[in-house]
Amino acid sequence: MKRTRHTAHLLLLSLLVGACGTTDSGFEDDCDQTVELALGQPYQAVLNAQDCRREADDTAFDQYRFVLDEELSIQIDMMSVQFNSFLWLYDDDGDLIESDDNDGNANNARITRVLRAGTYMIHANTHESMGAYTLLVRPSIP
Ligand SMILES: [Ca+2]
Ligand SMILES: [Ca+2]
Repeated sequence: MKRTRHTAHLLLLSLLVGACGTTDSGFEDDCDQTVELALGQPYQAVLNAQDCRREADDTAFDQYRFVLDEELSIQIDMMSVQFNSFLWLYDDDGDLIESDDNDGNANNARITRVLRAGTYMIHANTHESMGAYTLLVRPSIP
């Protein structure tokens, strides 16, 4: 049942992205790619011109998903020395929970929050310039 709902959600995302792609062609292929994150394991990636774009401001983002088996205080860090990072945290329905620009060191984005058990989505985003970054989701001390 849950899997079915999730598939429908992904399909909806694809449709939305597809609609976006009609006016912004060339980016839609990567938009529905979602990386599964494991808690406590840093993930190194790159934002570049091939990544999905936010409809609001045309900035690039990578999409991630993580699952919590129980309620937990977590900290999400998006760290880059090459660009000004920005984080978006969504629930399984695609509703925005929180976004952050500079709560980490320098211009790095950080979200610290208690989350219920469930599936969550992260958009690792940038103000404009791109490059390499590290994303880390880990338990934090509340
Ligand atoms: Ca990317
Ligand atoms: Ca920032």
